Amino acid sequence: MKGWQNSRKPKAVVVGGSIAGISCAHALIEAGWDVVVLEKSCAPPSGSPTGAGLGLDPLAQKIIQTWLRNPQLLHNSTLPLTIDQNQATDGEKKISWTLTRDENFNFRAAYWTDLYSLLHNALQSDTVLWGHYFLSFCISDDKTSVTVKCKVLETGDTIDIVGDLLIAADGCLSSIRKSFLPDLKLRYSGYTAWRGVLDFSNNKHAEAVLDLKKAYPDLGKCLYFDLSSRTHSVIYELLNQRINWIWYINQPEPELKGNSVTMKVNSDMIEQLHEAAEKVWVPGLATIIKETKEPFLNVMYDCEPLKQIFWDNVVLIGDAAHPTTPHGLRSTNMSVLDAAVLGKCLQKWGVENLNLALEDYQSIRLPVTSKQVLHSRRMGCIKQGLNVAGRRPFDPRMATPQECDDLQQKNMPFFTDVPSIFDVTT
Ligand SMILES: Cc1cc2nc3c(=O)[nH]c(=O)nc-3n(C[C@H](O)[C@H](O)[C@H](O)COP(=O)(O)OP(=O)(O)OC[C@H]3O[C@@H](n4cnc5c(N)ncnc54)[C@H](O)[C@@H]3O)c2cc1C
Ligand SMILES: *[C@@H]1O[C@H](CO)[C@@H](O)[C@H](O)[C@H]1NC(C)=O
Ligand SMILES: CC(=O)N[C@H]1CO[C@H](CO)[C@@H](O)[C@@H]1O
Repeated sequence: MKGWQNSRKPKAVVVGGSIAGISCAHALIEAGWDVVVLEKSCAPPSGSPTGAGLGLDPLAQKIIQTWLRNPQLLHNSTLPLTIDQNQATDGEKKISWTLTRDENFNFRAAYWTDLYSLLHNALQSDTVLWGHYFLSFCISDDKTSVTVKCKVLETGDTIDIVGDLLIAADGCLSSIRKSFLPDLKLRYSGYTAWRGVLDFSNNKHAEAVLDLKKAYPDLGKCLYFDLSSRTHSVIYELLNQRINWIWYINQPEPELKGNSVTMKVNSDMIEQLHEAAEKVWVPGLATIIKETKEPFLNVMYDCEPLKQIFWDNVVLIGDAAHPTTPHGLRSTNMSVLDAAVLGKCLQKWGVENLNLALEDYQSIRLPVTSKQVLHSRRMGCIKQGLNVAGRRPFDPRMATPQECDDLQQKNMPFFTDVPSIFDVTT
């Protein structure tokens, strides 16, 4: 079983260099593999327009720290989220009141681009090949190697890269997944999400932020959910004087152009957003939404859990394996966990038992992510006042104590579960 250690290192080709892809690079390098990551973007994202805030759970924090040269860096680049609070807003009377408050929450808030940079900077600079657009792959007849074709965008050349394993980290619209499951369709959630980050490090927004902090006194350590009739928003602070907000709005499925779930927005749409914010939210929040430059609009999808997430020597991780809505604050957590578990399984079984390693990975991750995706879907439906089997549509103004308890993040299945493969001392 240890034979390969004396011969060449096994090699993985990862398609997609976002959070899942670079997490995978860390986990597999730690497991003794060579890794090359193909990413179609031409350069590392810096203050990317689609990046905003995300929440990291304790286990994801711990895993990421093991990948960084200096574990303190993660702590220093994030803010605590020690409180999970749900509150109701009456948009007419402009008042809010608390529905639930969990003070034992233990997440941290990161800016997407900051987390990305930490992970990327801790890799060797030649691990990610920027401007490499994945085209197709071909598994060898004996199923021990895979040849990946990609286009080098700068030169227009098409090149082949050969590896023992192909890892699809190419996101919720994964083209690698499509080659195995051509009929799989994403499910539109019933709502879109406006998102934005207000940077108040210059003094321009001082007054707005002061007002905001009167209405939301625990910003800086609290994850606030504001629920109104058939809509909700999320608000929390990020390091370096930034406020992250998200507002979910029920609407028919919009038509998307191109291969992205982020929509182009125009000034009319932004004006309508501002008017609606005045009507629905307390003034503190409406002002923050209005003062945010370039808010963006994501169309929310998820997908029925897949029956399998590997085929021969091709494996899915991150959003490619389980497109999800974000209500459980799980999509980054799931990507980091997928990568870490895959690394451990490959280390345990070795490349000569690749099939057993991938079986192991699938049996650890698939039941967990499937439940978490469905839970997140249900949370989204409840908070948006949509129909959920077996209960009346949720209305924050008439919520029962049980309904309020159901809103808490800690109800996520496997909330504090640590897969036992992390116990194996290696
Ligand atoms: C720029 C960006 C900003 C984000 N900001 C946030 C945020 O603020 N908050 C939050 O909660 N989540 C955010 N997300 C989503 C979050 O990172 C993911 O939901 C989660 O981490 C899972 O990521 P993933 O790596 O599986 O998929 P994704 O993040 O979707 O990454 C897929 C990657 O694959 C690449 N790719 C796709 N097709 C090809 C191809 N043919 N060839 C080469 N490369 C290809 C894409 O360019 C992309 O980098 C963001 C994602 C991106 C890409
Ligand atoms: C993190 O912050 C602490 C406290 O401010 C500081 O002492 C430490 O040097 C920082 N570490 C890194 C790696 O930046
Ligand atoms: C602390 C915590 O909630 N971590 C969870 C992150 O998600 C994975 C599954 O995707 C859980 O197993 C962890 O318990």
